[in-house]
Amino acid sequence: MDRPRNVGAMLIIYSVPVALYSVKLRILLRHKGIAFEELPPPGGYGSAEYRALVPSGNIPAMIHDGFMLADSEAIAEYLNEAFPKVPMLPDALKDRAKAREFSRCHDTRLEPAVRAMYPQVANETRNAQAVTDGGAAISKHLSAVDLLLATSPLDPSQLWICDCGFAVTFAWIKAFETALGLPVIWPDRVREYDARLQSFAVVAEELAAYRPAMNAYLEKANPPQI
Ligand SMILES: N[C@@H](CCC(=O)N[C@@H](CS)C(=O)NCC(=O)O)C(=O)O
Repeated sequence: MDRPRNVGAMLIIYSVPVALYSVKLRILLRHKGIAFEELPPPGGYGSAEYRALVPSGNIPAMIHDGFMLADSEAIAEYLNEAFPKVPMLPDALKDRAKAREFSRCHDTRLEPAVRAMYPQVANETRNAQAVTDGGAAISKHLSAVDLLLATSPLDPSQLWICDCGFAVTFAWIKAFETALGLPVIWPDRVREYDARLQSFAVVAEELAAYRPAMNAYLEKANPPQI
């Protein structure tokens, strides 16, 4: 299935091809079947023109019928309420709170530890100790994810907002294992969770569509050709 697209749609997502948090949002948009148009930030990433529209300068940002919102989690929760047909937060108060706790575990801890590896991608300037330390930090966060999964009340047959970020961040961790030799310990339950996420067609399709952007970013990880 192609990504839902509708030129002239009233929902615009500003993004750049490699942006991880845009993948998180596009999984949600696919799952809900919401038509949208993805555009590069007007004036370019980091430009004054973009900041005039999106004061944080953050990517992704959304404009829905003239309403601007930034930060993927705020956008995801807004879209979940604006397009309620396919709910992606549980009904029960405490389950919903646990889903949000799990989202924050991704956005504020696991993903920042993975992001810290981006400066190590370039082969020429890679620091072996930083890669070792980064692998240990990511493994520590994966063991916290393991504990959260062990007591999670969320129905595993459904795709929730909190799952979308993990799906793409796990793809980056695996890519860094191969490209940088990142040493990561995956708890069994986290591996099973990753496999379960990829069994959702919308997740597998979005990750497949994103793969060329990941590969382009990872080109500099290879030693120079002699
Ligand atoms: N917590 C944010 C993180 C998004 C993020 O860090 N985006 C990066 C690009 S991938 C960005 O916009 N950085 C520039 C900035 O924050 O000024 C979210 O969920 O949207």
